[in-house]
Amino acid sequence: MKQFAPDFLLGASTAAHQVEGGNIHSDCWVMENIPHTLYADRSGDAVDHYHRYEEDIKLLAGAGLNAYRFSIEWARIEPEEGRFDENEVEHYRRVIRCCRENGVEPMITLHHFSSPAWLITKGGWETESVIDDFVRYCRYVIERLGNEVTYVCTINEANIRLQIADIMKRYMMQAQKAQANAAKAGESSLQMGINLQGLQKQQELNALEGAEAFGLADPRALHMFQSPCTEEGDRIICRVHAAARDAVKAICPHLQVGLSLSFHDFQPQPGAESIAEQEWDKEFRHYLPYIQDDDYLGVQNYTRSLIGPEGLLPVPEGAEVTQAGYEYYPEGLEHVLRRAAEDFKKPLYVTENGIATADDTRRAAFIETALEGVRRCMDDGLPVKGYFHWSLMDNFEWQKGYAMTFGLIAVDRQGGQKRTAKPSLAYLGSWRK
Ligand code: GCO
Repeated sequence: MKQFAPDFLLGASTAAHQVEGGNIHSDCWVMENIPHTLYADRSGDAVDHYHRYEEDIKLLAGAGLNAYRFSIEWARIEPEEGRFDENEVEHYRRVIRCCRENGVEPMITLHHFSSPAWLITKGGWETESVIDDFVRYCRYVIERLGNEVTYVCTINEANIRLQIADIMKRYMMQAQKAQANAAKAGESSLQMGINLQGLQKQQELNALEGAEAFGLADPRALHMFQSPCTEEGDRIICRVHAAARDAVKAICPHLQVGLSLSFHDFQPQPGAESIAEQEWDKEFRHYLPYIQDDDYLGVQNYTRSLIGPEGLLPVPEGAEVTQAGYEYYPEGLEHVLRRAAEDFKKPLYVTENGIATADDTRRAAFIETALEGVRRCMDDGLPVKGYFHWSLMDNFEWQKGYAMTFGLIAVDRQGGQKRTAKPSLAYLGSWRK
């Protein structure tokens, strides 16, 4: 193991809605609490990080880590349009200062998937007004906290809406094909008790109830950040980022500002090279004009994606698979870092990389392989300046709820939210001099 120098940011990431608890003014909270919710669990108290952040940051620092990436929740800062809650700003000031007191460098994410409910009622992430609304929120936060931090991530996974749109398209095509086959051969041919009509009905009710909950007449006007986007919606996110970055740097020029993107290690089979290139353009290159003035790029990777002549291929037969259904493939991180560095010539931070598993020895092995790849990139001169493992603690994995465990720290939510550091936390810390 070739340890990282003291100035390398080595730590872990979380997201407000996934760990804090009680995010009652957010769009996710609304969608978790409609009758036909698609969420497996309600976030509820999450892992109570809102009240226990000091204990969690001390565990991170005590393991030898020196950086913590967390998000500031817009729905807490501005619970109603135009009404800002100073008390919540002071809460996040306490979190930032707790990092500093424990020798930990904070990286604040200004948007990590969840949004204020009022924004969705206004038209959400497909409406131009979101640009001014988000900039106003960023200005409010940075005017008050900007001098206490150095690293700001405007938007987590700015490309996820496009990726969701692609997944939904693939899913609908597969469902229609399955439905056609079932209709031909009768549902019993599916070898399991599945009611295709029921699945469709559930999704229709979910959309109708969601629209009603946000006061929208038409379910097609429900544009959360975690909804599939149009091309215009994707362009709006790019403009949101650029406007927020410029506003933030105008207030505090010292800040290092960027966004993070979800990167897939696309591996084309013979004949699929052009499809993989198209995917890479969609996932990364088309964002380049909007991030050239950024100070860094946040790189997030979890596995690889095999591409055949017909598109995405399933996980190879017999491959090790994680709780999230991803192939166990830590080598992907080095590959995406090298590809991103071909087009983006400024510092790179791994803002998320991790594994959902109940076997912590596999998490330590995953970290070892991933960090060996990061080291090779740095030894070859790539400007990789930090690695934030996803995640500091087991948390609310969005619609999958609490079933998946990504954390370096276990949390007993039924046992008083008790924290137990897993061996992988100390192992990650051992990579620092
Ligand atoms: C994401 C989000 C995280 C997820 C993590 C595991 O990239 O989807 O940043 O909120 O929990 O990636 O899926």
